[in-house]
Amino acid sequence: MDKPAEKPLTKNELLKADKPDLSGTIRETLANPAADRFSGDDEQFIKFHGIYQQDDRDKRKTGKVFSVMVRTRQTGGIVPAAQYLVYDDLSGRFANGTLRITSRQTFQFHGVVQQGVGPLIKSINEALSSTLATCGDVNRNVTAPSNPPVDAVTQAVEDDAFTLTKALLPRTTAYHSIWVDGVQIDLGLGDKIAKAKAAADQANPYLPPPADLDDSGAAVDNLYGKTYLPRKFKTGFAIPPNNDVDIFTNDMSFVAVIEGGRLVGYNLLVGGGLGTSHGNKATYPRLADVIGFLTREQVVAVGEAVIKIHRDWGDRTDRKHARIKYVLQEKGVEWFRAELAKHLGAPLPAAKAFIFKGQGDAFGWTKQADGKWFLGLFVETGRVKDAGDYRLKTALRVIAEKFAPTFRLTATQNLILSDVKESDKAALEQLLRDHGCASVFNPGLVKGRGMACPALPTCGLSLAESERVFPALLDRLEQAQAVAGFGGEELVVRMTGCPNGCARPYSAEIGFVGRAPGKYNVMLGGNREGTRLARLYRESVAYDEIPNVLGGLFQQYAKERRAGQAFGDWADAAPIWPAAAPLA
Ligand code: SRM
Ligand code: SF4
Repeated sequence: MDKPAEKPLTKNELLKADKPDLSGTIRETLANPAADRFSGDDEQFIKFHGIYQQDDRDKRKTGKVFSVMVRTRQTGGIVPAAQYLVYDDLSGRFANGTLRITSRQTFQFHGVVQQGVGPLIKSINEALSSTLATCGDVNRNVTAPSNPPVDAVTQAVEDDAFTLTKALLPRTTAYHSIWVDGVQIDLGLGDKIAKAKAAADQANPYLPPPADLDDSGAAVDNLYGKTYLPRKFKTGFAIPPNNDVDIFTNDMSFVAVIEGGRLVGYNLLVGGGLGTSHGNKATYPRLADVIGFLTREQVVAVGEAVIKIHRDWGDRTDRKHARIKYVLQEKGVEWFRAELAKHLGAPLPAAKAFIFKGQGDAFGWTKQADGKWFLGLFVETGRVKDAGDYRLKTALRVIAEKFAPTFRLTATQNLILSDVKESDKAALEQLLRDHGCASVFNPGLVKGRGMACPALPTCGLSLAESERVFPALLDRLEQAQAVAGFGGEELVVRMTGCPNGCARPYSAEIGFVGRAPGKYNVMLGGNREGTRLARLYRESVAYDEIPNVLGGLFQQYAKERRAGQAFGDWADAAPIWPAAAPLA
């Protein structure tokens, strides 16, 4: 089979080839006190450093107000309390005062002022995290089950997720020379940083391995080469039967196989991805294929091999067609298995049977195997903030200072506080109540499962509102649900401001995808297990009309459903569909 044809390479490919260390002119811009933004080619290079150039879209009418978004790396969503305290401090000094939990278990700082980017990223690194490769054509944050490990098996999965994270980091040294060695500002965070280091009791887990050397002794990156991947790449780990990380939507994933109480290895899944473009039929959401079984010892070799297949076979002539899902779709699973076998020296054995029974986070208190407790908290649209009487951000700061729990960001944009002593439970809970946060304990099975992407005003690609209108929409859907007679029952509802799919609306029971200001495509028929895609039910529905459109369906569902049948399963099978229901 031929490699992608001789169409011209995209501009991004030429940029990477020209500056394989990804430095662009970032140093020069940082050194220029008059610069209010990164511009030109640097807008692409900074993504590899975890930064997006943005402007406040609410203010465009009166002129552009520039800032950047910065994304951290937190494998499995793990954030030690001392590291959280550094983030809390930085978000107030340099960003918009909030921290945003993302759908891939990281934190985003929004509204970061130009002069704050350097000190912010340096401090994140000093607090033993990183922003390297959290965006760009590389492997992004590695997701993993967010519940704290309860036994040796779950601990082993967490360990493997960290090992693979490190192995798949790009070897460029420019990142550290620009942001860590190159930034000379002392923020007076010495004590906080020292605590973060002491608490972690280890080196930064996100330090890339040393560069490889070619025959002449020059530094090279044998994994990514000079031009990295054709497009972004996402990796996840899951432990069945809980699909809390929406594993089939990743480019590559590892599904734990447990036999006799032991982690014997993983099933490999490749080729998931959700991004689409309205009106471009060549783009579509896709769930991953099951490729085969591997042992724990093979995780890094297999991960690197899959990355190399994307590197060598992904389409570098069209960024809309460059994800590995298109390689899988067009060349087929058998081709992929054979290609993987070439890299590994032998084919992977057949995958073992597995089943997912649900997704979503557990709210409230749960006892850990070691006798300590974890607390699942609902964070509306993932936004950690203070707003009026609701002072979640302050409460979490006090909790981190007083009780030092491990913070665990979930892939549904919620938060788990783990390793809490029995004797601290009541005081910690009271602290949240005293800060007006009673709503975090029991959001119910609609709000607690819901997700919305940031969209306006920060996202440059959004076509419609999402995060800012989602809570009110969910209130109205909950009312419609109650009127139909199934109030309080689980519903997985997700919304995005454009078809890129950042809050994964295509794998929800109900998804809303922004088309234009105030207009959404309504997607239905995904399932709670995250193993089936939703389909387009109605196009361009006005925001205010959505409760009416769904209210009628809710009534029909309540009458027709079989015992225990979920809304998404009913919708998928019911005769409600327009004649041809495409995927997006
Ligand atoms: Fe995303 C681009 C936010 C998860 C598919 N995503 C963006 C940008 C950076 C907009 C941009 O390129 O200018 C958004 C920044 C908005 C802002 O103001 O913060 C953005 N994506 C997010 C987050 C924060 C959404 C959230 O609600 O939490 C998530 C950050 C994850 C992280 O921590 O790494 C986020 N993005 C996703 C997911 C879900 C996932 O990975 O589980 C997807 C769908 C899965 C997939 O990748 O296919 C996703 N984002 C995209 C795409 C479409 C990619 C494609 O294949 O076409 C874009 C646009 C692009 O890359 O050109 C995009
Ligand atoms: Fe922006 Fe679209 Fe992603 Fe929402 S789905 S954050 S609007 S790119």
